[in-house]
Amino acid sequence: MTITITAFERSPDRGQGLARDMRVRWALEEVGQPYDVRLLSFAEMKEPAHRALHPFGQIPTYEEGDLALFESGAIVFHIAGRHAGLLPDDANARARAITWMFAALNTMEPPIFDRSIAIFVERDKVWYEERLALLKDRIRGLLNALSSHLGDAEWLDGAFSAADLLMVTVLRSLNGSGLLEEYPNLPAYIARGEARPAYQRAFDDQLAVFNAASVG
Ligand code: GTB
Repeated sequence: MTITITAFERSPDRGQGLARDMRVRWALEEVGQPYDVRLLSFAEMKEPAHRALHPFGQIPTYEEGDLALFESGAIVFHIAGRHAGLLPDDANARARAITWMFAALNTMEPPIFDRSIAIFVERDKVWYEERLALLKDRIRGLLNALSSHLGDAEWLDGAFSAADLLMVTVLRSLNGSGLLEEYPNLPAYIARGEARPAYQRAFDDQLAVFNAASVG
């Protein structure tokens, strides 16, 4: 059955792979599932046809036969449940990997995303510098804990899993912030994720969309 996902027609990240279709592309590449991509403008995302798939009018979505999903974490979890390679078979190891999936999205991502929003849309506020400093402190606390957990390990809990896929995509939003470099095992962890052939195929595909939109 054909899988179709949605992505930005012209991503504001200029092809850096920070939009959340990247997680879904990467997961599909890891499990070797071909997929089609429907590109959407910001206006198209808010139209009824897309809202029928995504109540909040965002990307990414995932369609497979009569199944339609939204939320990148739920989509990655669905892919990991349907195909081998993204979650361990052992029940306890699988539960731990799922725990780390939630940790990436529920614990790490909120202040990291808030920092991005602050930089993009709150720069002109009188309280901007104070808010940014508070967010950075919160992020440092989380990075410190993550770095301690990871130690010298390659991945969060044994073999590479959907948890690492989500965690790496969350951490990449801090590129250029200087925060990651305070914990040297974290840039190395991100680099291991980015070195995976599946990551590279996903990255190249979403970059090609941006490049095509730029010449078009
Ligand atoms: N919780 C949802 C999920 O994980 O799927 C959040 C989905 C979401 O935020 N989608 C964004 C969107 O559709 C794109 S990814 N925005 C359009 C809108 O809301 O109208 C978030 C994103 C956007 C841009 C950058 N960037 O430029 O770096 C990074 C991440």
